[in-house]
Amino acid sequence: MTNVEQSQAQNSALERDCRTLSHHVLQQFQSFSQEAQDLSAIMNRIALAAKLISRRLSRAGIMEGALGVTGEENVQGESVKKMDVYANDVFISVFEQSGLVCRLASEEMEKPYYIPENCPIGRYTLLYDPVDGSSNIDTNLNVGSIFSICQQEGNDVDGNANDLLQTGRKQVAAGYILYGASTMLVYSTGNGVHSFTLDPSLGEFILAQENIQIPEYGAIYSLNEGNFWQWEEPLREYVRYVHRNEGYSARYGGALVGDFHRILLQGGVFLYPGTVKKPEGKLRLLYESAPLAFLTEQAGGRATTGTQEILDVIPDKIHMRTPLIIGSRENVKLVESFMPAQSQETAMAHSQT
Ligand code: AHM
Ligand code: MG
Repeated sequence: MTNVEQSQAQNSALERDCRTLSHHVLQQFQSFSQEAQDLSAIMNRIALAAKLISRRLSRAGIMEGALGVTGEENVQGESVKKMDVYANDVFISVFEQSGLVCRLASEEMEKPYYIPENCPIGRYTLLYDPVDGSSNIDTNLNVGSIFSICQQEGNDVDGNANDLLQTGRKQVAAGYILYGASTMLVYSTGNGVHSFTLDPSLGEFILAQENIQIPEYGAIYSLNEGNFWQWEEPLREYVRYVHRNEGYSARYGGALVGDFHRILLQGGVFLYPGTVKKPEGKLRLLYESAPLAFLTEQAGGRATTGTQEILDVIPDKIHMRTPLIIGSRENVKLVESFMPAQSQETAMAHSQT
């Protein structure tokens, strides 16, 4: 390398935007208000959990006791993987002494975990799916973690966390971590969607892309077509349509975070619809669909159950499930055009906003 090339390389290294996650969150608020500091600290803790989970996943194949199932079932009746338990505990331990949250609610716990009285108690609740797409773990494929942050409302005196049963519009922040070829964290505090890549040599999440906008339309449709026989006719018609027309491409990885991330960046639609026997579908509202819907709306896209915007759904229980159709506005609208009249009215109303 000549001297000139060397100095050019050094300059470009210095010019690289090395904004870290916690710095970025503070910048979003343009103030050092209590809220800005709390959310920056919360995001820092989530980043720590992400690093711990990412480290274990990257070595899982050569570690004792990291892969496989525990032999137990969770509250949803699904078999629990050892990584689910590890990741669930990681989030609890990084937040327990933080003074930032009062409760944590997750896919793996029937009831929320309340911060014990001998620990500092904060005013936020973290809702999370510790390992989303757990069926991918044992084959070394991408998985994710999803999180949503709400402020506690009222005193929760009966310990039932009923104040969590509110629409997704009340989230103060949401995001996910994608454990893929690299580990990425994507978040929003209601002011755009921003992504960060973990630089393992620094141990820091570094800004990758600011203000991500989902394309208006994309070629990808992403759903488990093995469920075709169980769907209602309108959805089958939609799938027949994309099969018979040029310009569509199927991508389905079996892990929502990865499938969603592709659509966020490249456009398209992800669907996990209900079936005739299970009209509510599979995905959980509070810690899967609602946080991703929050990001999607922030990025200019849409998320609906087919009859209602995901962010308007009021849950009746913490582990409530909803059908999910999420992605680029044009693609979601196309899916809705196959649905019965009531949904089409919703589609019309939202395409005009
Ligand atoms: P999980 O959180 O228990 O892993 O379940 C959610 C996952 C999503 O990541 C994914 O989109 C979906 O379940 C895949 O389900 P299926 O195997 O029915 O296609
Ligand atoms: Mg999940």
